[in-house]
Amino acid sequence: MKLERLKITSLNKINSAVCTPEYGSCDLTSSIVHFGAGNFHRAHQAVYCDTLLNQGETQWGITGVSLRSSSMRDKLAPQDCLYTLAILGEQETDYRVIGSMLNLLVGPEDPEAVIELLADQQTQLVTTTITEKGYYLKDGVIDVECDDISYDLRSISLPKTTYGYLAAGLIKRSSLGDLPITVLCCDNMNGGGECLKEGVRLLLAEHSPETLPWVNANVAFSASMVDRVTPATSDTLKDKVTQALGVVDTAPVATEPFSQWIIEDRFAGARPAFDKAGALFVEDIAPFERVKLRFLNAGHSMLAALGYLAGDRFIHDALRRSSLARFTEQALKNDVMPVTLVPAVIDAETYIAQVFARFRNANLPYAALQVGTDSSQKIQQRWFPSIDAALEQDRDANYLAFAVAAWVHFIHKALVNDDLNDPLKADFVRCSSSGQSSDAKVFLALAGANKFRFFEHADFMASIHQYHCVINDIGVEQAIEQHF
Ligand code: CS2
Repeated sequence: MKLERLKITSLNKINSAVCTPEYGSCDLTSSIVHFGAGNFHRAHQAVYCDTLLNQGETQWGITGVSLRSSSMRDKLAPQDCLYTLAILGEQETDYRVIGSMLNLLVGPEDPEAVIELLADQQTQLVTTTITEKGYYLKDGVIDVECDDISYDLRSISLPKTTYGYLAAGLIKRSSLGDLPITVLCCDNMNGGGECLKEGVRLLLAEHSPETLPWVNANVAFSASMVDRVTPATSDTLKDKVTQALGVVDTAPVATEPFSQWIIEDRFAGARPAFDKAGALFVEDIAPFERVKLRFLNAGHSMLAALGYLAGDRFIHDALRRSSLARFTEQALKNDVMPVTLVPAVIDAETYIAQVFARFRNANLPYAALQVGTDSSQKIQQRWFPSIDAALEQDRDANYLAFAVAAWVHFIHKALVNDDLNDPLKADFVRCSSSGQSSDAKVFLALAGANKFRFFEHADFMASIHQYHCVINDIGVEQAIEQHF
């Protein structure tokens, strides 16, 4: 029998064990515009919105915007934007159909529609999960020379970047009067709200300086700490979900039971009651971002590099190697913990233990290469600040030096295997001299290390060099055994 596709009219055919939306989509309005409607957003923020809608709210539906490809829209549109969240615990799997995404636009197909939507008074909140590279940072500031930003600096009638859409949308919105709106960063980064503000101001200064005072008065730029491990969707997952539902879903998302969202309480206009769906509003978001990046994400990036070098496909495989597991845990405890200020509500040791338990979940395979994607943009937030802080306190940061050396090998190996997915791939190819340890400095500079003090620290750079040679000679596992 041919199964029906997941959509509003097939919701009543879904197996009763699966949770489905308790609201009807025609009762809803979309007050959120979200840039980057990929898997992470669909497993995280969209779920908080779905919870609010299940509680009877009607305003906080989402219109997603894809900035480049139409593939997500092509999959979701025939499903009325419905999709299944498969929550994979170590033992059990729960399925939940999410209905909070009401529409999905593809920017390049109709930029004007996106700009109109940002200006629409119904829109109260703009959120982003555009990944690190979507902010176009170089050495910590927006790279005005890269192609997309220089394009938007010339014209924002058909913007290329999120900054461009926001600037064009806000110019239009300002012409309608005082209409407050919040722009909230939901990416894994430090100071994402400030960064969005900078980008918007940069483009407005060029295209419409007269809009800047309106932005100061009407727009809040805010940030949040987001956390939920969410791998890419596999074909196995699609089959599993279709079997569990009894209808076909071509765009399910797999995730873990854990979810955390801590939001800077800085809003202009209406603020969704995300706290009623389990989020937490705080005055100061920076310490929470720091803990997440320097423990969880730092550990993830280490396991990705070390695991890939050891021949592991998934993060949980890397953790099955006792040397890699011990190394990563000690790296966080010895090199990161002593130099990282942790908010009073978090106990660092418990946090680290919980992170490792989550990473070990073999029911939710997470590819080392997925974490290794865009690593040049990630390690400058995840590792480098801890290295500088450690050296400043006269600590040796040997674990981090080793991790950096392993990352240089990771780039080389991924290049050779044609596995590297990184915005700087072409630069790595250009600068690489077939695996030489001299590449470490060059690769690190490309990844923004030259803006950190450790780059000029002779002893630390010598340790990287030494570890690079050892890994080269005896492989990553033995190198760890010998030196840690
Ligand atoms: C991962 C994150 O791919 C990566 O770089 O470290 O996506 C990680 O899974 C999430 O931040 C968890 O919240």
